[in-house]
Amino acid sequence: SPQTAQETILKRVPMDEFDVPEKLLDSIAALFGERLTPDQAVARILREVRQEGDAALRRWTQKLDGQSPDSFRVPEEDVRAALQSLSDEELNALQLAADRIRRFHQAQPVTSWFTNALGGTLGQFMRPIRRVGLYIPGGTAPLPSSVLMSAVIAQVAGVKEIAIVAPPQKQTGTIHPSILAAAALIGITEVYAIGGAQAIAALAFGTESIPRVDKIYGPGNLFVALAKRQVFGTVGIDSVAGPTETVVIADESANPAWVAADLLAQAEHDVLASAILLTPSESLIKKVQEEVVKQYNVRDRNEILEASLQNRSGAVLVKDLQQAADLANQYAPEHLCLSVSDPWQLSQEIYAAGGIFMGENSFEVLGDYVAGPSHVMPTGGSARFNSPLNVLDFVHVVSLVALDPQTTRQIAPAAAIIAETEGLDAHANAAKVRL
Ligand code: HSO
Ligand code: ZN
Repeated sequence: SPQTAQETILKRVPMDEFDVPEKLLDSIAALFGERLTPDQAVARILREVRQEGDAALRRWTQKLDGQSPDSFRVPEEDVRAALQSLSDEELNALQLAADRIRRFHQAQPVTSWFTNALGGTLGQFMRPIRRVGLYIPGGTAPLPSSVLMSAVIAQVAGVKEIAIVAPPQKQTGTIHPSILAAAALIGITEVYAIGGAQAIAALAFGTESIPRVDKIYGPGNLFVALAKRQVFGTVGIDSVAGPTETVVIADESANPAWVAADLLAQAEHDVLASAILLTPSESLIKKVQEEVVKQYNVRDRNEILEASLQNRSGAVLVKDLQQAADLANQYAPEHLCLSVSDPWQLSQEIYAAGGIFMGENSFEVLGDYVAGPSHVMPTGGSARFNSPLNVLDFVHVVSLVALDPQTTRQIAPAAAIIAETEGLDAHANAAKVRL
């Protein structure tokens, strides 16, 4: 409905203020023996894993995933063997995706730099982060594409150690083979079957069987998001990911069946996914609504679609494309699709979106899988200040100071003076003994 869509845009609710369903609170109470908020429950899991390591991991994996594995590490042979679970067609498609993601990120400029303008040499080394942990969600669908969309970029950045964690599936007790296959395809074999807040705890603090990492990446459910936020500082995190969002700005030139297909595509991710159409054309709204109903009737994931279309989706009639752009900037959606006759012109007005998808050749599902940029993009309004996952997320700057003697003599007195102003006598002395 237009109201739902408008409200979704205008009253953006921060993720941590989403109503926590009563059902979830009840199940937390049952598991933890007392009524806790999700944040408190997560804090408890983090503390126990920190103190007890693997024993706590086992306990929580048993309680939350119903599994009691001998070891969390998936044997390397099993990771490689998973390649056989995919058809040649599937392998080729994943290979094409991996190649394009790699080539796109290899083109991203990430260079150390130096200047001689300040006396001697000053600069910034760009250094890859040594060891990273990538969380791949289990959820309602296993997403091998998410492996490629983070791990390939880490490889391009030169990260030495890449560990993947993913929840064990209820039925098999191990990770979905398509996720293992995607890892094997790009040569990654350090994989652990562990999920939820306990997986984030293991990556952040390390346990007997899972060495800790320097930075944690990847989306996950509410518990994963809260856990990442709580371990931030102990380790780096990429971002706190929420449900997926798509805004389509369309005019009369748009194909209603395609607009509907794009909206439904992202709406099927999650009951809290948001799919919004902004258009100045009343007739387009009607046609897209008809198409949504028609296509909904032949889709698979109807329960999720119905919920997400009702919760946070709809079509809004705008005055003109400028107003559509203004609303889009205000909402700062993860994905913004411009199904208009001149997308380049409209793109000039956009400053807050994870990714802009220009016209019908660049529909969003291509971005989800094969275009090249990562599909891990800022959600929850964080596209106002955050970026899609990219090579810079896997490197950090190390400053370099290599002054020449003349410059040293010239600037040391100022250092001594500032040190004295700060009352730091030993600092002042370290400068003065040089002079
Ligand atoms: N649209 C999702 C990414 C994805 N779609 C993975 C399918 N698989 C979040 O941007
Ligand atoms: Zn998607």
